[in-house]
Amino acid sequence: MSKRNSAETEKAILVGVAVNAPEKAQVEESLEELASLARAAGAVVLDRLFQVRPRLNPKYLVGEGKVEELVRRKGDLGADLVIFDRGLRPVQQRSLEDRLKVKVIDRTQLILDIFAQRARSNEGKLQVELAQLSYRLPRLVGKGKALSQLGAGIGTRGPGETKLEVDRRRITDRIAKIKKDILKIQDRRSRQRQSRRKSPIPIVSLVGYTNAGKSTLFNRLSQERALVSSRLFATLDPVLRRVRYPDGPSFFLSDTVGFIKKLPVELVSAFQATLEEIREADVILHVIDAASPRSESQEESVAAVLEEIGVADIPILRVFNKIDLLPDRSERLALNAASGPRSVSVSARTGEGSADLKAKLRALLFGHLKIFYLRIPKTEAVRAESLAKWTLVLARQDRGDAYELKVMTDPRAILEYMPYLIREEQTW
Ligand SMILES: Nc1nc2c(ncn2[C@@H]2O[C@H](COP(=O)(O)OP(=O)(O)O)[C@@H](O)[C@H]2O)c(=O)[nH]1
Ligand SMILES: [Mg+2]
Repeated sequence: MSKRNSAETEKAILVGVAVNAPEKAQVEESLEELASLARAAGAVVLDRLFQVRPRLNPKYLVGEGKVEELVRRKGDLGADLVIFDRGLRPVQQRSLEDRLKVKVIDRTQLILDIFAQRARSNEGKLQVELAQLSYRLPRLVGKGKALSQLGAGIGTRGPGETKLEVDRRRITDRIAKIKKDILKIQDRRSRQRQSRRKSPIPIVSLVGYTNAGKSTLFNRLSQERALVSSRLFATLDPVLRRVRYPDGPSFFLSDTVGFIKKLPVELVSAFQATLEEIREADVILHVIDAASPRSESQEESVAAVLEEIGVADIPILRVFNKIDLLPDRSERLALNAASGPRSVSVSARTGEGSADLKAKLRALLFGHLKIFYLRIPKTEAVRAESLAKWTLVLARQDRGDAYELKVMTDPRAILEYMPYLIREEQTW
């Protein structure tokens, strides 16, 4: 599902199942989240079905009638993917695929796919692979049988079983190897405390629950609307883009993997490892769905996880989103104006509040930076080179026996260059 190319966009139908009536509201909310997840994986959602049953059907999870409805909807809409909001047993997945003749996956598989797309660190990638293999292992039996049925005929069963054994062994070995590698990485990390010199162009990470509006805000801030061509659209990086202020300074904006309300337990480690890219951020934008009745508890659990992954030293700007849905919007804005530089109310959909957001973000990113003019003799050209690696060089001129540089950086970071200082100014 990683292909973003429009020709290959998968067209999905979502299916939710509740065991009794009072659960219905939860199922709808859960389907809303599933829709966001499906979009994050690059699919478009054509329809959502759900069913309330006193008992789950062991064969299809849903009832026979619902399966027929699904077959019809799939045909009418031209869907090529069906996503179940509940975990499917291997046998259910197989029976459903037999009937529907399209790929059928469950919530866990969908989330794994998103993690696989987003994992960037070594540990993140390994944790995701580990979760994928653990998911696949018990499913090998089903696949093996299905394959030998497809290749029906004398002698197909034996080789099928043998291959299954080999596959199972290979996966088990790989799992053991990955676990060892992860321990090594964690050990190394705990020994060398972070002394990372941050990149001269700061990174801003969007965090928050799935459905809070991170991607909508990501698109708004990176002004996707300015790019009308859908072909251009497709080539934009879906999770990392450069955003510029009109007068020059810029940052990288990163749309990280979202928090998930119904995160299957077996995915917790993979989720946390994927989140660790947040450590690279210079500022965190914590996006909160202000229209959700659960916005406070969600905000708290995000804050707790951020603390856990050790980003206490990174400034956080709280972004209350979806204020267009609030009846007392003006109150919200007034409240926000009083709440200081670390929170802001916006509507990612309408653009309201986005100027305020950009101004507060700018203060956090660049407020402590100054511009320095330095003159470094050519005999010390190496020092000029290394300076360029971790400060933003705005201009550089060759003055014969020396380079003159105009750089923007944190005053503390430039102490060792004081002998070369010509002058400094505060501009942001
Ligand atoms: N009314 C309203 N809806 C929004 C706003 N921002 C996002 N949404 C909607 O909320 C849903 C989830 O948004 P999305 O950006 O995919 O959330 P993400 O999962 O955090 O990336 C989508 O249906 C958006 O159209 C907003 O400011 N106002
Ligand atoms: Mg998103």
